[in-house]
Amino acid sequence: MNARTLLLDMKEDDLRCEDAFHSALPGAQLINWDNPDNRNADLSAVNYAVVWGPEPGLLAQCPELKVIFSVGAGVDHIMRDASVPDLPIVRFVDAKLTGPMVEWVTMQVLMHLRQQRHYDAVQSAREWRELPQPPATDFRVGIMGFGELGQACAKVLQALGFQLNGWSQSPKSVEGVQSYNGKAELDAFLQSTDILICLLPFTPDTAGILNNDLIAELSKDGPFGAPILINAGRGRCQVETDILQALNDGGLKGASLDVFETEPLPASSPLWHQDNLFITPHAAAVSDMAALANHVAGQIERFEAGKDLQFLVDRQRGY
Ligand code: NDP
Ligand code: OXD
Repeated sequence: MNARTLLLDMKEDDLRCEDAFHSALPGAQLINWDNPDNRNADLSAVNYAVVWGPEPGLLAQCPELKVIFSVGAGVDHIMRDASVPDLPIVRFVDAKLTGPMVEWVTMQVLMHLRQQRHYDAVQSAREWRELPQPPATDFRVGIMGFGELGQACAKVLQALGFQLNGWSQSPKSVEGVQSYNGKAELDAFLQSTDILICLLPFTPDTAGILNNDLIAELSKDGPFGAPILINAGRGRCQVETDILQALNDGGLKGASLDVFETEPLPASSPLWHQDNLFITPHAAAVSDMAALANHVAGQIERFEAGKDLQFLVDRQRGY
């Protein structure tokens, strides 16, 4: 077995993430960059790095580095460092990440469908006040970013009876889902969407895509007469001032946001006060350390056996 030295830079407060890597890769040497005591460590032997948002220039200081692993499904936090060496970057794709995202998305869709904010309010006021309830089958859900996570969410929402549309770069063939792709089909996709779910990566093409113009294209013919926006992709895909305005002027009936332009969302943000908005703190699908360590170990074994790595990032596309 080759000597393995892993650099971990996961922005984890809990330094016990090392335990997960020791179990998955017994004998590997770990340099945990989140531990300030390691900041002068010798990086010359590092051959694998597992990183969230590495400090600019850190990976370029590892001359023996062979593969970069993202702690998450997204890689924008790695790509923002222009000095990242031109090496394979592997995303985190795992049932333990997909499952929680499906739960979060389904929960948000159902909270809007079943008008939960109304029932919270009437419960607080001790009022017995029922609303007319349209069925799931009357709603068209559009998933922007129809990849690993988007397609998994579609399966569950379809089983609940929603009509499904997916938007991606390349066409997809998923039973029962209307596929739209590329900029040319974006308007048609939006015009056929009552509940929009964004699971897009952040790239130069998706920056600020959830803005006034996009919201104005969404269908207003759905049962609620105004669309709903749900974003768990990346905060920098959204223009928060536009979303706030739409939540107030009826351009949107409601929204759910797990990700924000600035994280943590500043206490001064007016979004906190918005009744028709559900906020969660980038917690839709958090990487499970044991699952991540097993995924990294599995990919290292493939790599060292001369097999192709899986879940590779395309640097040109940026995701
Ligand atoms: P994938 O790479 O599997 O899917 C991304 C999808 O977005 C693909 O369908 C891709 O199209 C599409 N896409 C990308 N750019 C464009 C574009 N310019 N126009 C149209 N479609 C585009 O990623 P995952 O599903 O695994 O993850 C998606 C994102 O979810 C991550 O990048 C991350 O930002 C976010 N995330 C958030 C979490 C949270 O807790 N909030 C947790 C995990 C992930 P195509 O299929 O044609 O390539
Ligand atoms: C991810 C995330 O990209 O947690 O996995 O945001």
